[in-house]
Amino acid sequence: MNTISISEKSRRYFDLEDQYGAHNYHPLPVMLTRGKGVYVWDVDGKRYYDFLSAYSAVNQGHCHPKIIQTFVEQAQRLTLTSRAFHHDVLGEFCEYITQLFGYDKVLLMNSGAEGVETALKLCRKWAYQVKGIAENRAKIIVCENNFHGRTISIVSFSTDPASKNNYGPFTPGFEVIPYNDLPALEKALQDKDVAGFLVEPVQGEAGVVVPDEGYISKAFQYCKDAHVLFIADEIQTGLCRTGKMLCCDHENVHPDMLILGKALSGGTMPVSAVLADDEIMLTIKPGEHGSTYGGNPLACRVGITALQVLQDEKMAENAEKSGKYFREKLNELHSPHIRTVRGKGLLNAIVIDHEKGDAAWDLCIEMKNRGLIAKPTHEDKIRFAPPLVITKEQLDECIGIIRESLHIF
Ligand code: IF1
Repeated sequence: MNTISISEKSRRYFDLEDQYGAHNYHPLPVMLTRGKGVYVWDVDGKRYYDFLSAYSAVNQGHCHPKIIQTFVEQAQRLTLTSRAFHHDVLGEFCEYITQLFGYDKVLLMNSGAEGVETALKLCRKWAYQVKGIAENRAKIIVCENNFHGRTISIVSFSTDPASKNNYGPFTPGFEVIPYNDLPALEKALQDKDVAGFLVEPVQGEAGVVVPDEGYISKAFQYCKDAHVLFIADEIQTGLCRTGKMLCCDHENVHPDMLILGKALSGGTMPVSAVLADDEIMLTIKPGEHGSTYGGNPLACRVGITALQVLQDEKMAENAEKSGKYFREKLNELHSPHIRTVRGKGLLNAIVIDHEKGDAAWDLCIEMKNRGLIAKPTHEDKIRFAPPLVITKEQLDECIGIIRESLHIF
């Protein structure tokens, strides 16, 4: 029971990775080679339900046929021009995404971290050029246990030692306050040098921490009152994952800056976007920011289809409905080893209650053996975030796998 069995065939791939790849990850021992919808297959042909969805990058399901078709067609036509020249897809994607989310303009980058960096840069430009904060004094408020990526500036305001240890010296200009703490925000906003508040509407890496109802809308209002930009990192929570197109939609908040990534390409390539109105976006002038691949034709074409698919297939509605059902069923297991079930839409986590420190890891190994892969975070938590195309029947089967797997305790 609960043994890690690695086939002869996959052993080769594990060994290659271990010998030649940097050791910056500790993955579940499963060697995947193929994916379709909610499923992935390992090199031995065993099928699994994917309950991580590449950290919500494959909300639309693995290798969604429409997204892949778009990808292949555009890849055969034009993939990259750099922004030194114009290409005929950029304008179309910019129009599509800004109209969909209701902003004047968009700035396209690649990884989520680049999107966040871009928003931070825009916020500082706005601070000096619009708000009138004195040179080099702008401050941005962030939250404890945040996760916004891995660049030096972003880890500068991380509170997770694993993310920042020995990466100093760090970038100044950030102030950390507790998450889900309105009085702390109110107090921090009294400082006239504050330019922005960067927040995840649900904290992913922290273990799917859902703030109190009203937190996002009140935080937004406090920011308005203080003439401070409310910057939502929806890289993980956005694009239907939590049961609405954006997690901020649950509280009818329209952030001053919106950062998207991950599922913006349905898992085919890194595409990130920062959306804002002209007062903010036009503070950056030609030559002041960019990226070789940012806004490339392939990304733009795929981005349009990825967003269309989310809407056409009503993925927000399914995430909302299936998420409620899933949490209900998990609670009905009444397992003494599940301390908490929490989440929003199909972004969920359980907190394991067990004296064994690596109980969550052991449970993930057992679920893997039974055909469901999920990843522990912070020792005692397991994230459950399947692609948003999952059906009720499939969820029932998954609940069964989780129930049976709990028998290892
Ligand atoms: C890894 C976590 C998830 C993000 C938010 C920005 C980024 C992320 C809210 C940066 C990225 C990923 C990165 C991934 C682990 C993962 C993660 F556990 F670390 F927190 F999803 F929950 N903002 N999150 O969640 O985006 O630059 O990676 O494209 O392996 O580091 P990126």
